[in-house]
Amino acid sequence: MRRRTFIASGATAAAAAAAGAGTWWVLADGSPHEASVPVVPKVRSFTAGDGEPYRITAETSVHVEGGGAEAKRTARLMGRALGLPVREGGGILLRLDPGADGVEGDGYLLVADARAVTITARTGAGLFAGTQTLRQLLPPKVEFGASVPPCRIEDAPRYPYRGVLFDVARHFFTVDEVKRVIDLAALHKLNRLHLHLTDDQGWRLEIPGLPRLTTVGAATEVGGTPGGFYTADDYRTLVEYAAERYLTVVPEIDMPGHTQAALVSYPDLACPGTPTPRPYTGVKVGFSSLCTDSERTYAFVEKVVAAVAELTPGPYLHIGGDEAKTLEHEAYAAFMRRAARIVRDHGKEPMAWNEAAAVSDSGLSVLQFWDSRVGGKAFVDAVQAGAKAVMSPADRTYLDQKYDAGTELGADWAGHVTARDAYDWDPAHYFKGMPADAVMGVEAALWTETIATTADADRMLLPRLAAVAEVGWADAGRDWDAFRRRLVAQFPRWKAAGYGWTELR
Ligand code: TNX
Repeated sequence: MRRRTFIASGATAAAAAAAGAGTWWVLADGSPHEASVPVVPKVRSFTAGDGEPYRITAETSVHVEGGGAEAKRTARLMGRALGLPVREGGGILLRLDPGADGVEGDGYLLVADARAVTITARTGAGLFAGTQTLRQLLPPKVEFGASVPPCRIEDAPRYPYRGVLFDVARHFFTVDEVKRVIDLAALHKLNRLHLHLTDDQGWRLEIPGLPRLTTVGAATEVGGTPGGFYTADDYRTLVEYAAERYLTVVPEIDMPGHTQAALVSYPDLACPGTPTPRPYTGVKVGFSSLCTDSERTYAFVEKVVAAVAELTPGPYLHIGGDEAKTLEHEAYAAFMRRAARIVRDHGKEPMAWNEAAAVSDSGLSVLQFWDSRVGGKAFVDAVQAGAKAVMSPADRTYLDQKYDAGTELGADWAGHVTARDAYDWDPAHYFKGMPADAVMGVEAALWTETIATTADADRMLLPRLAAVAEVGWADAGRDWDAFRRRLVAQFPRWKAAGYGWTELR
């Protein structure tokens, strides 16, 4: 195949010339790198074609073939992102065809030549993923003359669960602020938004019949600033906005610990004889618990789970289960079994943090790993016995951890998490002895004890969110230098979209 030179976003013709013959992709810093098609997460295969690139002109538009309203919606979203109209006949073709050849699962096929760019997928999620790739093949601001190199891209995700956790409890973030995180996640082909909706410092979701959760429990956040909450309509808005971008919302109601805001709202959820619950705006963990042997607690759990299940179309409901440090194991285990049962009775799949792996007959078939100190062995045992694993090891995916000693925000209890740490690991081999098909996916977690604004969030999310996204999407086999080049090529795109980030050091 004849090799050609193409210029990625931000590169100059001079840089391309300097890179010389034999290079078909040159990055913004002028470095030639064949393996560095500037798409994050990495595509499964990229084959350069012959001939001329596809050029954006005044005639270019997005055209939909098959797939009805769903494909049209994706076309509109992409059209908006690229500044191109959606209409018959126009150059960029989206094909949603459940029987399409050469496409795997939620993957897509993107073929570009001088005449057209065609994205073909079997599912709406696959089509959407293809449009995110096309965005990244074009400059951040698409102008006439911008081009897509002639190529064939075959791509599909490694794992079905690729998430980001956003802690809206420690600091409250508005609907629009959460939408910004959804946009960023969607650009990187993540497909789960885990909303950590409740914690000691605040309760963030309106629940019918439990008004004090929001009149009282939502009023606080870390640091003593006013909190906030989502009405049922706000939550529906987020679910829908996420769904249009192929993210499923995974709501978390953290129980039986991390519940001070609930206890302050309804003090009789605490065990008799314990001190009157006071609003908490610090950052300690592990001091609060619902009273596990009171029927009032289960009536409360029932009401909350019913409401959340009703509002949530996705299959999962996360019940937390972390750091219930005031409880004896048996009390904790009894609570988790009952809470998991209640979730199932409401038609949802219960998820919990890895502490729950130590509970026998828990009824929990999805466990989220975060920290070996609270039970790595029990976790591996549970997974070997058939539970599915979502991997968010704190030393790789906790985006509230400092990058290095110079990072202003964040914590460091899990050590420093550099962009390379977030990238250079394999979920299937984090533990020895994990069955090959046990890992359902990965999740990055943005805890917000130290993060109060979107500017703070951006600096902690980026670039590490992109690294975790690649771990979840791309096949095993990491090449940090190649990733670094692809990553740097995203910075102008993030900037154009109004996001901040932390420079690589
Ligand atoms: C541990 S992760 C927690 C969170 C904190 C986080 C801070 C987990 C299940 N529990 O409550 O926000 O560390 O890094």
